[in-house]
Amino acid sequence: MTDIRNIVVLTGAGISAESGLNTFRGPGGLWEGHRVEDICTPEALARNRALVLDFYDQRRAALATVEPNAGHRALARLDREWKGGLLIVTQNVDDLHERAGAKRMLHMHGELMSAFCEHCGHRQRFGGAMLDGTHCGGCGAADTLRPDIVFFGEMPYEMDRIDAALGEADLFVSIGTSGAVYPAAGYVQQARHAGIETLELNLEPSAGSYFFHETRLGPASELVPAWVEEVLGK
Ligand code: BV8
Repeated sequence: MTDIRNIVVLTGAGISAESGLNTFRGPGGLWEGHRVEDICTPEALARNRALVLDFYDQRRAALATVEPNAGHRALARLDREWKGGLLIVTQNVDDLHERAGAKRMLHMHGELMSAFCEHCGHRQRFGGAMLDGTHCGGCGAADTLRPDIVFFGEMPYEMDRIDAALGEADLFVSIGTSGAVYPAAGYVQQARHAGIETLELNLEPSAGSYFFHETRLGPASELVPAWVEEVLGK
């Protein structure tokens, strides 16, 4: 690898799989049994609020039963020890990167542990069992809080910050994502057009593998610590 100063890392559900959280498109994936259209859209929330809130309540509850794995811990080590620029962009709505100690990161698709009020826009941390009936900390309403999750058709968060980081990057690393959902899936092409070195660490080839300079296949708990050791040794 050439001289690397600034790194952007994109993570997906695959980095949390070995912690015991389902991925979306694998066997028994989150969206089997639940059609995407039934869950992850503003229309679904309006049409069947109880179903959508229950889906996210269940996933939030699962967080309390799992721990970060070696992949999350390796990225947190990189965050502590890497002297150059670093931004971890996660598509995941779990809090495992933070619990492993990552700081230089953002959730482009929102967080299970956050909610916002559709009436007044107030955003609040929420770790409870059921969102429905919880009063908004802003306007006090009891049935207007929704999961702070980016649904299909909604604008992902912090796009400008992500684009700025990609504009400064020398290395783009994608970990544990199928490359199925845009605009995240397009970042590798953006990186290639900008002449940035690109590396994919994934259990199996993804929809974006064609665009990476290098793809390493295997579990994140093995590939990520090995890569972090390698890049810190540069
Ligand atoms: C938007 C939160 C307007 C919810 C999610 C072109 C440009 C822009 C938009 C679009 C476009 N074309 C189509 C669209 C619309 C749409 C889209 O992409 N549709 C797809 C289906 C074609 N996109 C949107 O609606 C987005 N917003 O477009 O706004 C706009 C317009 C222009 C520019 C900007 C914006 C919003 C999409 C966000 C939806 N919300 N998540 C929740 O979590 O419940 S999406 C969700 O699925 C994830 O967040 C992630 O983004 C996506 C993919 O999931 P992955 O994380 O990749 O997980 P998956 O199961 O698929 O794969 C797991 C991978 O891990 C596998 O490859 C597997 O091999 C690997 N793996 C498994 N185990 C391991 C492992 N790897 C390593 N180790 C292991 N142990």
